[in-house]
Amino acid sequence: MKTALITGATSGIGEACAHLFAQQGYRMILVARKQDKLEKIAKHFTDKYAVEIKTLIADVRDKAAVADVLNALEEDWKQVDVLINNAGLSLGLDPIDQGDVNDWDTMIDTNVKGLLYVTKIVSNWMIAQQKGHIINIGSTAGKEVYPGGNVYCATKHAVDALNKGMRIDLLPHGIKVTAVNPGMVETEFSKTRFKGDDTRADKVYEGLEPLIAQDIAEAIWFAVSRPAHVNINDMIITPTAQANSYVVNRKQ
Ligand code: NDP
Ligand code: 8X3
Repeated sequence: MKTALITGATSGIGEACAHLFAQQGYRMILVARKQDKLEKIAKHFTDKYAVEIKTLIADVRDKAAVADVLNALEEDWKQVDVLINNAGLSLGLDPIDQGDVNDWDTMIDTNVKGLLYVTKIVSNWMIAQQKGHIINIGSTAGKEVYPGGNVYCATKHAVDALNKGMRIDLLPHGIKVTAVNPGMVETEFSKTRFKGDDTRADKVYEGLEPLIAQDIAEAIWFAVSRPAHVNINDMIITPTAQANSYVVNRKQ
């Protein structure tokens, strides 16, 4: 029985990954802050696919909380085959002089430091077993910068660098490291970015067919399901109507 640990499993890409990995018979450790939602999702997949699921309620920004919930797992559950570092968000789209410093803190603390806190612990478990696969969810925003993207783009560029660094450092231990960099995926992402302004959030996807979370989960599964000698280093996945972070073909 294989085990996957997915952060940010209450919505969007993380939830779609939980669905797909449950279908594939993985037992899972799901991490997020919203307890009710996480437990509902876990119960649904347990009932539907008869897989075991542990729910860990934690804010990945909280180093001590992350250590507490992960270290409290039974030893058997620490045999993690796949870690999906997915929890993340963007807040705002203002030029640098007008950005909200609290939003900057939240993005940096979640997208970069949270990812590191989880990886530090789980990579040690993987080293102990001399195998494992870490999937880092980056973004096209980690490849190019767009107007107002400043700090969010910086966090995803950091994920890009960390992905490369992890691959080098974990190489002697046989641990695979893959970056999956999505373009526009219709999830709660834009609602969060625009703080509940749904009209503005909907406009992001106007005039084009965006990706759905399942598209990204399937790409992740492709990487995870390769033979032992194959590592997919880096994937960039966009809607057909998107060339990169800032060139999009919208129908009028
Ligand atoms: P959603 O907003 O739908 O999901 C975000 C998930 O992250 C939620 O489950 C949320 O759970 C969790 N999360 C956020 N902050 C924290 C935290 N501090 N601690 C624990 N969990 C947290 O967005 P997406 O599914 O779109 O985003 C997932 C990842 O994909 C992010 O890293 C995002 O940057 C990246 N991405 C998204 C793209 C898009 O267009 N949608 C494109 C490129 C990359 P909860 O609130 O319960 O904690
Ligand atoms: C999310 C995609 O284009 O909003 O990372 O930055 S974008």
